[in-house]
Amino acid sequence: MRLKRVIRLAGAGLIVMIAMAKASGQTCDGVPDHFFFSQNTGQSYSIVLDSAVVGCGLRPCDEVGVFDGSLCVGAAVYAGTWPLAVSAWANDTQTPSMDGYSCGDTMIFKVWLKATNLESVASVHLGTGETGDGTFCNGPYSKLWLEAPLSNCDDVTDMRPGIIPTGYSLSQNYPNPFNSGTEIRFALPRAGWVALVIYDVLGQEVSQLVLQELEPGVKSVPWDGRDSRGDPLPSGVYLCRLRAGTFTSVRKMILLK
Ligand SMILES: [Ca+2]
Repeated sequence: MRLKRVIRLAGAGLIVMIAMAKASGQTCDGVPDHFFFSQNTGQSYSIVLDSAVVGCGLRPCDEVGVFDGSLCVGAAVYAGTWPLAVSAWANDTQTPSMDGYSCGDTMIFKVWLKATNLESVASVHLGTGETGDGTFCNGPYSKLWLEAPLSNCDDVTDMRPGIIPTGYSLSQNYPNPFNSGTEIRFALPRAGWVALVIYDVLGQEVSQLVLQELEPGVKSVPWDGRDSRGDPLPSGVYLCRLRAGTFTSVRKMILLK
């Protein structure tokens, strides 16, 4: 991608990112476990990520990798807050191997979800208000956000295996009001595409809990009160909407901090 405006970063170079994530009971030391890269040249391209729209949202210890073709040239661990800085490292021309990006190449981003060990290439979008250069080179940086076609909404549990409900239903979440987490149950009489989406009172979508094909059954999904970016939401009323086939139902949920 070619972007229109380039920003010079004073004293350009490395933005050091040391992450210690404690949210969601997960801890990680900020060193990527999944994406591996070398940083032996000292030349880096700095990228600031505003957010990533990924299923139920990135969670602490999930990772973002930056690639030149198939070569990983940088990565960062999401610590639970945005923005996230990633440095992409240039090839060391003194060594024969291609161990970093080549100036002028286009960046590719991948997102990795630790909980499900799923990885996907992400679409790259410009950050709001500021733009950068979508190609690798020393000096300028990019401000971007990512969108990955991953579902980390893998938490759907079949409550009564073997039992097929006679009709669709969405139960009241429990507990409600809730503080750190709640559970949402729904019944599906037949297999099909299911969307279970959380909205705020203004009707803005805040998180997609389920967006997938499901078998019939009585299902349960947890929600931790976070938005699609993985950020904790403020206290308030939220709406949970189930859509399955032609069935639609909405429940009101109260998040109390
Ligand atoms: Ca080299």
